[in-house]
Amino acid sequence: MKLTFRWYGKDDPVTLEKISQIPTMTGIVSAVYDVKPGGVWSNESIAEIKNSALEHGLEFEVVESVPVPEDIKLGNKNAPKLIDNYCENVRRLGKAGVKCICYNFMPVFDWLRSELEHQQSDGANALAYDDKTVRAMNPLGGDLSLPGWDASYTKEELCGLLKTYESIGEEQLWKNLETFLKAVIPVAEEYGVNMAIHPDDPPWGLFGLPRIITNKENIQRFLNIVPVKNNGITLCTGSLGANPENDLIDMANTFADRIHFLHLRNIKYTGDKKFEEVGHPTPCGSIDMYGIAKALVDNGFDGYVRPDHGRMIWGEKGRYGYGLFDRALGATYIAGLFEAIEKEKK
Ligand code: DNO
Repeated sequence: MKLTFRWYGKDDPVTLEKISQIPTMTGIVSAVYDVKPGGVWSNESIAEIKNSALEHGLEFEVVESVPVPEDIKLGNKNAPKLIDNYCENVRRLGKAGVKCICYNFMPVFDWLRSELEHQQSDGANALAYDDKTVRAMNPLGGDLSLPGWDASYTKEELCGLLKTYESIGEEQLWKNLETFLKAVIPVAEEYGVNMAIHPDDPPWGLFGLPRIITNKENIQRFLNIVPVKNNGITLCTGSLGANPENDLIDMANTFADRIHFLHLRNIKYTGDKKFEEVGHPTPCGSIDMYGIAKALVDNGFDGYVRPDHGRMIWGEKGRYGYGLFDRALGATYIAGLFEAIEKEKK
């Protein structure tokens, strides 16, 4: 496996120098952040990320995310042009040496939490989710204080989008995903890029919006749409793991050759559809990190791994989920876990 770390660009307080000082770190996971979803990234911007990383001895082989604009998910008249643009980004990134692109197909919202600074008994704070709190909110009423929502929508845009999605059920979303994959995956194959869809977080529908990358059956359906290696997934343990019915070890065993990117993160169940994020090691939460890593290694996994969200510890303030300290602890834990498992296997 190759250990990587998310970097939010020049304004990220977690600098490339800090990232490069984490033991066994091989590269960054990043993106061009100043182009709106649907736009084409300039070769200069891509080269700038790559060169900045190289100056710190880091590779830039993983992009997270090339966002999929809503028009593609809605399959409307703008979709064909935007899919062309998406393909052009895949080409440019492939030419620049990017080997894996993480993206998601979640309508309107990306990850969603009910609390950003949930206090824990040891003085740390972390992201938390309580379905009751989330469902009590009316997204059309304007009380949009929930974190994780794309702040770039105006209230009017958001209302419009939610209305438009009322006519798009799960099956229509599957069709629009199919159109997208059938155009993008051949380009990814040609340019040596593995596409890795990120599961929906949390893995269930919200506010009447369909969510489809949620469980084993649906992931199998997804992989069958274009049954080639380049059409793969990001196994995000915290996202899929939010539903205790998802057997992550089984998924790791079943899908290993199509898992190109692993997001390792632990969560602790605190009720029905209620959880909080915790430290990465297995004993801290409800997810068997060792079991998942072992299943992947046993099946020959050699993809990219990154520590996902960390808690805020040691007084750190920063981007929610993306401070330095706890993610760095997670990184060294992951390195140790894989070293042991990989050596045992030999
Ligand atoms: C959250 C991340 C997600 C992820 C996207 C991928 O921290 O795991 O925002 O980057 O869903 O497209």
